[in-house]
Amino acid sequence: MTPISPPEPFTVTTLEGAAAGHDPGLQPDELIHAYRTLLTVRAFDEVCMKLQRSGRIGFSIPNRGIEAVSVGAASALDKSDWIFPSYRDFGMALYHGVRPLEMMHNMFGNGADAAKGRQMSVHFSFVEPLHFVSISSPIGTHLPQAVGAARAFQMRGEDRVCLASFGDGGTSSLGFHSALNFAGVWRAPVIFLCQNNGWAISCPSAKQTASESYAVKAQAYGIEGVLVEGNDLLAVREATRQAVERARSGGGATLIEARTYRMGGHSTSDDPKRYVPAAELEAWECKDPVRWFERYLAGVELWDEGLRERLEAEVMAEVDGAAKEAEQTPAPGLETIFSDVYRDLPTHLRRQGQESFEMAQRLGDPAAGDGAFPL
Ligand SMILES: Cc1ncc(C[n+]2csc(CCOP(=O)(O)OP(=O)(O)O)c2C)c(N)n1
Ligand SMILES: [Mg+2]
Repeated sequence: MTPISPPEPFTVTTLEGAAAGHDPGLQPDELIHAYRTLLTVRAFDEVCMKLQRSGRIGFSIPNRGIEAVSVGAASALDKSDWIFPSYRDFGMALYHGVRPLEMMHNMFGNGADAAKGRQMSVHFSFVEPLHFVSISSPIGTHLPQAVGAARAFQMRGEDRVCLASFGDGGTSSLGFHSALNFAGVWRAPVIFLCQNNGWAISCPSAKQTASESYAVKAQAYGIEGVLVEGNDLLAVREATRQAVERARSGGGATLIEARTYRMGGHSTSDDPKRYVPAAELEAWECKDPVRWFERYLAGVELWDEGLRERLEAEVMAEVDGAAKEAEQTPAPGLETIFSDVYRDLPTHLRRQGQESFEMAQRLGDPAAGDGAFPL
């Protein structure tokens, strides 16, 4: 069988930034907000790398290279929609108004963290100002959950859609198959966003699938499939906007494959130099999504070097300040080990809790467990 060559990804702007006749559907201040969000993701990455390398946080997941996928997709959603993100998607939360400080609380797992330190770092969850469901470590498990939520919205007649984001590696999970299958059967209002960044840790995309693309897999499930240039922010926005419109109007699910490239390690625990071909990395460098969007903004007279310098300084100060504040914020109280699971704490856990508070007090923490019971 001769392999079919994959189609060219859908684009809106040329690499030089020209978008002849395209209406982005965003006002100038919204375009600048999207740009500022890209820069904030970059600043967050940079600060987290330093925090991790200096031993102040345990772990971080860099986004360099894929920022336009998260920000472009998020810009096509309403705050009332639900996001089931992957761990490389916090640009979506930032776009919808989550502050770097709330994210830094998670990175330090402190008492102000939404998950009170119970999650891994970079595994954010937010209920305000958007529905950003807790990032799940086991790959692909959030995809059926997104379909279930979308099905519930559909049955209740609510005008909401779910966007589930995952990587190229995520397409090999059982969750991917179940989710796309039932999304097709139910015509559920869900958008699957496959962030094809070339790698699943050190496994290249070529070893992940024999299909001509990831987008083509949609056909087998009876849903729409779209291949889009992931570094062209406005193309990702447009593809997502059309998928959202389809979902809201009863047209069912879409699988979007956003083709991009991971320009750093998988995480702070990884050394990509051991397996990423230098030439491949270099070839993608000229498609840097932030520079690409800058060229578009310059073309519509919204950008110059001065704007970049001003915004970079502004977001760096905010992220840096957030890191300092989160580091100073006290750790979660001992009682949080026992809270938020049971409405009425079982007797054996109550006993264990009491013993742990007494031990902590004996070891010199007089406040341990203060006022903990009833939780
Ligand atoms: C079920 C499961 N298997 C394996 C892992 C280990 N693991 C963590 S990230 C990852 C790679 C995922 O790659 P991809 O979906 O392409 O996402 P990317 O990291 O490129 O954003 C793997 C295999 C896991 N977390 N869960
Ligand atoms: Mg990947």
